[in-house]
Amino acid sequence: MRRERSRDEKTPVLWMVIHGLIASAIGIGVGLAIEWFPEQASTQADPIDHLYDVLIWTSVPVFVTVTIIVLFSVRNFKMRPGEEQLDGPPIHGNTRLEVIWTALPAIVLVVLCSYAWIVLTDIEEAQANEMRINVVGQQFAWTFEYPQAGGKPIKSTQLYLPVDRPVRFYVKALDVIHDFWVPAFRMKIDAVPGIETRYRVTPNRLGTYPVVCAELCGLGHSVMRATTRVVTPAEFNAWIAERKAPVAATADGEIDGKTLFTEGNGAATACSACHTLADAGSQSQTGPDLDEALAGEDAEAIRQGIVAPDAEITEGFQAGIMPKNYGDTLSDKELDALVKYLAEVAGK
Ligand code: HEC
Ligand SMILES: [Cu+2]
Repeated sequence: MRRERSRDEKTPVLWMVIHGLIASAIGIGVGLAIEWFPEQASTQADPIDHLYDVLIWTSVPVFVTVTIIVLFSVRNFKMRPGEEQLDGPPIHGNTRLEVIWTALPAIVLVVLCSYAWIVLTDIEEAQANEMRINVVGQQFAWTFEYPQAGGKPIKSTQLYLPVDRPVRFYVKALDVIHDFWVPAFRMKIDAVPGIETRYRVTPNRLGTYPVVCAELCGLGHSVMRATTRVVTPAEFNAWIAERKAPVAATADGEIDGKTLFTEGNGAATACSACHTLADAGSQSQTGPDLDEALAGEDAEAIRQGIVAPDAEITEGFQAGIMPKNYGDTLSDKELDALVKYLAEVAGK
């Protein structure tokens, strides 16, 4: 049976357009007023935030249009009591309408994608005087390596950057997929085992900003954080010089426990990524403060804490965050040196 087309024969197009315009204006206003992102700290941040604003300008009207048509249809074409057995009017498609609703979104998409692509290639353009930094993600800490001409790279668990100097990050993961993200810089990329991903950033504001892992990577994902310090070039050079010193000071063949603590050894994540230890100058709070936790402990207890971290869980902390494989990733000699160092500076 055919449904009578009695009600609301005329589409109140004008009514829909006016309400659509009002709703879009409110939506765009709210969208632009909300502070979605932290303060901008790189030259890449502004074009990205601008891109986001343009997306708000285009996506809010699309959302409003779809919503208004849906609400209109629900109100005007809904089934009323007694109509349960009725069929809708037979429709054989509308070519003009279909062409319009296919072509319009396609055009909008192509334009927006082109714009986004232009922004991305623009902000990722190679810069003169670029500094290379290797970023290594490992459950659940970041390590930053600063290659040194003719020497071993300097490793750090905190990211130091000189202001206004272009940087290119080479990102790797040793175990599972992580994602290297400094929200204040806006740029972000997956760290994938087996491949090297890259991006460029030019920090342009002094300050301290969080480094975040943005890919769920296991139990300790939420604590997989580090700190970015954007400092003056002079401060940066002083920091590099200071980091070079302990390695040079070590006599040949002898392993320096403090360097192991602050830099790890390539396979073993540096302890300073997670632990506070006054002597090593680290202030991370993912794991217990070792100055407190190790006070009064002997070498044997410290060794147990390193190779079997889950045997005894420090109060207030969670099992499964500290890597369980230090017995493998540290050689016996390295472990001895580390235990000796910790026993000296924090233990009995
Ligand atoms: C990814 C973060 C992380 C890294 C890297 C890490 N730890 Fe831990 N560590 C923890 C957490 C969390 C705990 C507390 C839970 C537990 O006891 O397993 C802990 C506990 C400990 C303890 C036991 C403390 C106590 O109360 O007796 C010692 C000792 C220790 N870590 C030493 C180290 C050393 C040395 C290294 C480097 C070789 C290291 N940790 C690397 C997170 C980490
Ligand atoms: Cu991660």
